[in-house]
Order: sequence, then structure tokens, then C-alpha cells
Amino acid sequence: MTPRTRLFTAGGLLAAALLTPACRPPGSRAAASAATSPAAKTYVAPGEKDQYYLFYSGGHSGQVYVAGLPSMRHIATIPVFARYPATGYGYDEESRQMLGEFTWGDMHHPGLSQTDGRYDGRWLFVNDNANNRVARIDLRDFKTKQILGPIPNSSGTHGSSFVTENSEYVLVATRFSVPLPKGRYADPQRYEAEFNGMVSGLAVDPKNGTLSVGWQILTPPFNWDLGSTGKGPSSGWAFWTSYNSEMAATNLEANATRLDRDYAAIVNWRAAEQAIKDGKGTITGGVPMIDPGKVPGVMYFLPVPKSPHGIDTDPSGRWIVASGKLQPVASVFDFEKIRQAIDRKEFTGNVRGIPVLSYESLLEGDVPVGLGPLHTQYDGKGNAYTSLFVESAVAKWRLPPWSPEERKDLNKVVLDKIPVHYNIGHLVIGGSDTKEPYGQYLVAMNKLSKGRHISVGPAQPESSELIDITGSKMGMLAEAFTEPEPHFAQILKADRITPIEVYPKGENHDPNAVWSADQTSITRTGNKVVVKMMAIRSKFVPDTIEVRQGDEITIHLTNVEQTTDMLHGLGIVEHDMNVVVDPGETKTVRFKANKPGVYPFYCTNFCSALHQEMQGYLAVKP
Ligand code: K7E
Ligand code: CUA
Repeated sequence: MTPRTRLFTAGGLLAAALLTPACRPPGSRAAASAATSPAAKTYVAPGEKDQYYLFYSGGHSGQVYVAGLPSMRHIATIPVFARYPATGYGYDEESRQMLGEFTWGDMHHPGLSQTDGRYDGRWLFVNDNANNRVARIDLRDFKTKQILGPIPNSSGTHGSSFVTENSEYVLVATRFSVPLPKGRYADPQRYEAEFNGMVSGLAVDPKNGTLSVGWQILTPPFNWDLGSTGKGPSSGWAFWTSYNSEMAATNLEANATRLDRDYAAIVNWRAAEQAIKDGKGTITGGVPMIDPGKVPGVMYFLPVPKSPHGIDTDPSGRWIVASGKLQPVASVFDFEKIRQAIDRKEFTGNVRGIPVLSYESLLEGDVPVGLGPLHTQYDGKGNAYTSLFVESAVAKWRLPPWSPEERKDLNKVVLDKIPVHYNIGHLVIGGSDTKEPYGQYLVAMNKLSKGRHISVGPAQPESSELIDITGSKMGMLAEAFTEPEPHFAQILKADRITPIEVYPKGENHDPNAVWSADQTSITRTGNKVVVKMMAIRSKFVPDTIEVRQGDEITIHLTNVEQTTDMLHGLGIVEHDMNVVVDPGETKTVRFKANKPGVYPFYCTNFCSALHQEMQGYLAVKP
């Protein structure tokens, strides 16, 4: 069924329910056509599937959550920066090595890979603000494949993950500044002189998505905030806002709000790439770095409203919208004018040799959107949607060109406002950061839910609300509760990707994989014991492992199933160990048999009628 007929059918079912007299308050107007009721628009009947993926960040849980739209149902968790026993992530050798010494991450902004300015469905990149890392999830199997970092010279990788038009780079800017290279001590009193921020271009291998540090650009110690990449006329450029142009080191609440404006960075990333090729960088912390005060053409500063958060490029690539939390406006800049000013060298001054552009002459207009504007998204039909943190609302407004009359009073281009619950941070429209937004749904990601749910005690969830943006007025459709903390999200059309559900046996190149009982083995070399084990409904082979206390044990576990949804786990009692193997997958675990005794192991994924019988013993002789 096409989505339309599916919704219509669902609507028909709902209509029947809604028309039951008991469900309708006395005196209410006849129910609007059920097909257009909010419930019908989000109803995905049992057995039916959602139209879109919503990939939202799990904040300081370190994970990505996957929900379906329009149902808002949570479908999967993709562990990235923290252990996750549900999928055995962080227990096997490969994922343990990826996690390294860290047990958590603070994920903020997922970014989908792009080809020609459109989502290509290959990878999802995510950042870790706490431990300065960026990770790549492969959408072929929804698994984390790489964690890059801690990135050299980079502290607080909040201003990422912004993907360029053809996934040449994932761009990253630092929230914090530190003395460089990292590990060097300097008195925080000497912040302005000794501390620096950084913009990094992480190169993406076009074949397999592998990330590496391509180049870095040294910046003054401003606190870089959100950013976006260019397209069309702004192709090859990227933008970030910042706070703390005062370069204060303490009590930022007061000390970083003294001046009238902060700076946005306008970065020509193609010029940065070229400068490195031309040998204009210096190697710092092992990676090539450019000082933009000495290499002209790489970075410019544009004054923007005070304490801005988001800066978002529209789908045409011409309009750049920055919002200052402390001013009730969204400032619109015309990139074509910015480009002309740069070409004509129309600068009002410089900061550490980095040219400053003129706010007044480049501003297209300050749109009075409301209180506490943070982020802006686009529907591809000329409209912009800005989240209002203080006002707990989303404002819909129209991008330029504006008539002379509208220019006189830009209230005229503010078209609609809808309340959200409560204190919205990010908002997302599918494809807003591409050339072709889907323009059907907007998800408001609210920071507080304040008891709009049955009580769960003091630790309350966040709330996310689904808003219909197909009409002239926005329509509230549904609300879902999410764990801390969905900072940002990406929406992808479900039919854009076809993930695999079984790892084909032919693609398993692990030399320790075993596919039948006669290939399994237990081999001892000195005090090292290597077990090649297979899991199949409903047994482990071998199911008894005899070792001596102090032995180092390596288990290569292969799930020989080639059937979808047939997972097995291996949990070892009192050994803090659990791995899960998907069909056709081999994973390796390594541990020391420190304690004498007999320890049962068992399958942790309910796999069959005899799942409970899927168990064995690790026998450790003293
Ligand atoms: Cu929560 Cu983008 Cu990190 Cu805004 S951030 S609200
Ligand atoms: Cu295998 Cu349960």
C-alpha cells in the first residue's frame, strides 16, 4: 500500500472508533474527517511500517536512538560511546578497543552522509562533546564502525557533526578552548593569551567512510557553537556561531555577555584544504594546522546577535540564519553579499589577523520570531521554522525575498507559532540540511517534560513532539518521551536504505569463524586457551570449557544462523561478560580466569523453545 492509502485505511478504522458516542464530549462539533485527525496521521497499524527513520542523539547516554515516524515509536538503540549489554557492545574485543579508556560520551548532533547535497543513506556521523570524538555508524547494518579520537588540539567537539555536500568532510568546531598542544599547562588567568579553539576537517574515505583528521584551523578562544555547511552559492563554505567574544575564562554567565555581539565564523573549507596541499600548515599534535591570521582566505568573522546558538544554511544555500538566545530575532544573511564583501575586501577590522565583515551591510533582516531563538530548519518551500527556548514554541516564518512593505515590518513574514512542551532545544525537519527537504513533519525536541506523563519520580524524561507542517498552520500530532537527551536528530526516508538483516556467511572473513561442530576447538598454548565456539538453536559447541586458574581465555563465538532475527548471546556468570552475535557474525571476547570454581554460561537472547537449555560451564581448576 502507498503511504497515502495506508493512512486513509487507518483513518477509516479510527473514524469508527471516534464516532462512538461515548468518545465524543457532548455538544462537540462533528468530528473533523478522521483522515485528517492528528491520531489518524500518526497511526501506524500493527503490521504496517513507518515512513521515516528518526535518528536522535541520546546525549550523555552516549547512544543513538532510532524511532519511526510518524508513529514516534522507539525501535532500536545503536550503542556508540558507552557499553550496551543489550547488544553486547563494549564487551567483545573490537568494540572494547573502539571505546578505549572511556565509559561514556555526550552525543549531540547526528549528521547523515550526503552525495550531491542529498542524503545517500550510507553513514551516520555523531559527535562526543565530552571526550572529543566523532564516530561513524554504517547504515548497512546500523552498527558503530569507527570512533575517531580524542581528536588532537580539540576540546569539546560540540560544533559537529556537519557533513559537506559530497561527504568530503565531517566538520568539527570546539566548544572549549585549552592551551595547545593538549596536555600543556597554562594558568586559566591567561586564557586570552594562552588558550585556543579549533576547527577541524575530518576527511571521509569515499569508499568505506573511514574518518581521519584532514586539517585544522586555529582560532581565538571563542566558544564555538552550532554550525552548518554550505551548498549552491555557499558550496565549499561552512559556518559556526560562537559565544564569549569577550574571551572570559570565568563566570561566563556575566563575563561573556558584556559585548553587543558575538562572532560567527565563515570558513572556506576548500581554501583550507588547498592551503594544506600547498604546505601552508604546521604539524601540531601530529596533524596539519593552519593559522588563519597568516593564511588569508580561510576564515572570516561575521558579527551576529549576542550569545547565538544555531546558524543554519537554507536548502538553496543562499540564506544563512543565525539566532542569538539573548535577542528575540533570527538574523538572516545573504551569502551572495557575504561573498561579494569578501571579494572586495570590505572589512571593518580584524581579530588576530582574521578579517571581520560588517554586520549592518550584510544583514538582510532581523525577523522578530520570539523569545530565546535557538535553531532553524527549512521545509524546502521557502519557509523557516525556529525553535524558541524561552517561549516554548516554534515560529514559522518566510525566507527572503521580502517585499518593501514586509521589510519595513518583518512581523509580516512571521506566519504561525505553535506552543511546545516545554523549552524546546533543537527541532528537525527531514532533509533540512540538504537541497531537498521532505517538508512533511517537524519534530520538536523539548528539554523539559514537566510531568506531562505518568509520574516516574524526580528523574523526568525529555519530550519530543511531532508537528505536521504540510498546511499553512502547523498542527500538533503526537508526543513521545525520550531519555536524556535528544539534542538533535536526522530524519531519513525509510525506503532510502535497505539494511541487511543477516551477515552473509560468504562475507565473514574472520579467520576464527566456525560453521559446523567439527570446526570448533579448544586449544592451549602455555597459559593461553583459545576457544572456537559456535552458537546455533539451541546449543553452544563446545559447551564445557576446562581451564586452570590464571589462564588467559579467548573465545571466538560464531552465530552460524542465516535466518533473520535469530540472535544468540553469551553471558558468563560472575564474569561481567555478555556478547551478542547476530546471524552470521563472529565476535571475540578475552578475559582472565581469575577465580577458581565452575561458572555457568548461557544464551542471553531468547532464541527458541529450548533457549533456556542453551547453556554450558566454564570450569576453572585452582
Ligand atoms: Cu543541545 Cu545542539 Cu548540543 Cu542546541 S545543543 S539546544
Ligand atoms: Cu540462543 Cu537463546
